[in-house]
Amino acid sequence: MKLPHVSQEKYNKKIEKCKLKTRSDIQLDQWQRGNYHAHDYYDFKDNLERIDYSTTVEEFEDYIRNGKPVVITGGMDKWPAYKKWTPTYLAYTYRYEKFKVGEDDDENIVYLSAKYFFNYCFREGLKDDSPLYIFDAVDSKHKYDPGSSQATCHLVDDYTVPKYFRNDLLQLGGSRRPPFRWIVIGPGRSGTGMHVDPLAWNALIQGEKRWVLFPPGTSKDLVNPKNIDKEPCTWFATIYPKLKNKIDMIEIRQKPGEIVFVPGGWLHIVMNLNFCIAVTQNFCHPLTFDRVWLETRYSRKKLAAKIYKQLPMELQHTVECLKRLPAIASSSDDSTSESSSDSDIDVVCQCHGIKRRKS
Ligand SMILES: O=C(O)CCC(=O)C(=O)O
Ligand SMILES: [Fe+2]
Repeated sequence: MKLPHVSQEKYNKKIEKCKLKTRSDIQLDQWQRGNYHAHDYYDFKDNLERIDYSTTVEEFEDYIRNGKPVVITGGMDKWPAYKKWTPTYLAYTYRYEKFKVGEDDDENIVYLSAKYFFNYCFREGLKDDSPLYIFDAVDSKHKYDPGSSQATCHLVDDYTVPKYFRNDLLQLGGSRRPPFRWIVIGPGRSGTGMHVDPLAWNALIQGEKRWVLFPPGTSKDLVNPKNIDKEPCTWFATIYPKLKNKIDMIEIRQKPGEIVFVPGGWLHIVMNLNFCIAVTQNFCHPLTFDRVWLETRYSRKKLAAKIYKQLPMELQHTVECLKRLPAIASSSDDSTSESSSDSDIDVVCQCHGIKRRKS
């Protein structure tokens, strides 16, 4: 595979800096301490239904209404990204563009340019226990164009939102809408710790992802015990075997071209089995409006006001009814809100920006 050339010295400096910032708790010589790359992560059975993209939008509403996860096949065949987004293409096209690979201890974003990141993925990233992972908003990436430094290339032009997810009330928020679509790229064992999303879909362009989802109401403390290293690779190697066959869980081995639909309230953990490129997006379908509204009206008042003005009559009526209820964000409920009492910040609330776990 062809990747942009980097000088070894500069490469080492950049990668060390990113590692020290994103994981100040791990010594540089300890990034492969657990030898997790030698663990067999393929010993599991996928148990989730597949539906084809010929499924109609109306038929799919049953999954949204009932909060039922499902995998969609055949929905990405025509995406330019599906053929175009190889490591070589992305590494050269975005070689100077900086992508988010994590946060430091003060929650400052840590960036790494594509030319170093892709080299990392196929060097020490192949063996690091929990490798650096790009999880960044897709909207504003600039293409490298020797003729014009102004040229831009929007990654979002390379894919289309699957038909099931286009009815999205958060669009009414216009420029007030917080980041809601991300590109995710990383080597085997990179991934995302246990969290819930409002409603999300995840489309895999390259590689294979391993997912475990727990139904709403599952105790987070049970499936994600406190004070244990909760990196996905550690979780799958140590906690998963204890839960297997003892507790209801959905397991997925997502293949390229498959789109996972994740309804609100399902705790889930995701690990890349090998080098993966994916896009993930959140949305608010009218059928799930109540839940998102209860949180948004408090956490993002201006966004909520803007959306409210444009809502169809029947949803404005729903809002009037909801006003009589306490906000989810202020309840002592589980992990579904950023302001939840659960403070070990492995909460991803994609409506309100993403936080990756650091400890
Ligand atoms: O691919 C990942 O690492 C994140 C997956 C996820 O949690 C999602 O798309 O909702
Ligand atoms: Fe998620």
